[in-house]
Amino acid sequence: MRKKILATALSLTMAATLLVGCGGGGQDASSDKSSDKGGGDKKEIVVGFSQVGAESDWRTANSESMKSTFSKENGYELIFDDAQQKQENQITAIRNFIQQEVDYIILAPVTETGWDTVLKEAKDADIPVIIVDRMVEVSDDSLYTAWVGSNFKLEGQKACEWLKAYAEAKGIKEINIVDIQGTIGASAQIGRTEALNDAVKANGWNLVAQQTGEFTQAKGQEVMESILKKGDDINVVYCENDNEAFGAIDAIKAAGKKVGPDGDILVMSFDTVKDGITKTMEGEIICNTECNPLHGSRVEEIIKKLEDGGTPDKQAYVEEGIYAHSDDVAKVTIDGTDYEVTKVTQEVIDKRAY
Ligand code: GZL
Repeated sequence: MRKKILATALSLTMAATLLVGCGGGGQDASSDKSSDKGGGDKKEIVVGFSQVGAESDWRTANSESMKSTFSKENGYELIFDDAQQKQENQITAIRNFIQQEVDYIILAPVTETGWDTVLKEAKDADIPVIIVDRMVEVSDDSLYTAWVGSNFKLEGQKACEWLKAYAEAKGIKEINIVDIQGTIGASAQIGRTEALNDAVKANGWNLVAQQTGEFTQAKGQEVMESILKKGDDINVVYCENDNEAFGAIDAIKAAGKKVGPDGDILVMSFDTVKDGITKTMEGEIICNTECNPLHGSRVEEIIKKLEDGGTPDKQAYVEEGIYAHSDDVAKVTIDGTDYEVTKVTQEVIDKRAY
């Protein structure tokens, strides 16, 4: 939108300059600026944001972060589209943004593949695309300008290293683990599942079941119920986000089993949203690996750099912690880097930004 206004202004200025250039003797291009009303009224930057959906507390926090950053007060016009977890809706939204000639397109991709065609259309329309949260797998990485998000495999590695150390500390000899996966094909699911599969092989754990809970509480509960009905011996459930953990906990309790350090099943999770970190303090979740949703300011930093004619980093990872109900494991080490484990207390919760 702003581009169109700028283009019109440029052509008018050029016309004016040409007139001046032709001996009109009037204002030159430079003094045209004095006619600029208000001494440089900044035009709003128009941002089209294609959001995955509203499947989880994490997504809600992420949307709130983006909306509070790209506000009118901050000089933006935000066009927000909720794709209800459907890629075809995201593709339609991006095409609409192109039609509307937005200044920037932000995409939180529901899954990694299937973006080349529509991102090529955005590139042909000369609209920069910023990818946020999950990653896209494209044939040509010039189809997006920058990406900011989490290292999902590292998140999974932290969680699995924690479980290994916790089992050793508590004398748990056998790990019979269920993986309630996220949305299949989403970077968060790919990374967290890969880390668990590697740890199962490396530590001789027994992977009892692996099924998607689609990052939702309802599906997480449904999947846990069906797995429990099979009667397999399970002592750990690895939920790939907090909302799945909430559902799994309900299913485990409904089956007459106890969760927690002194119960039948340890529930692990990712995201550390408010209710998730609170359940970690209470012990219903034994370990919760952070996945920070507050990407608004991080994406704005990219846009500001582009506005200033700079080149943002192609990829930027967010620093994230790991939280536990107890202090049995003080830290985990991944590829030579130590990650401190934080025991959750009310003070820890009160200090957190989401
Ligand atoms: C992770 C994000 C995932 C969260 C889920 O960055 O893509 O999607 O872990 C959310 O809660 O639904």
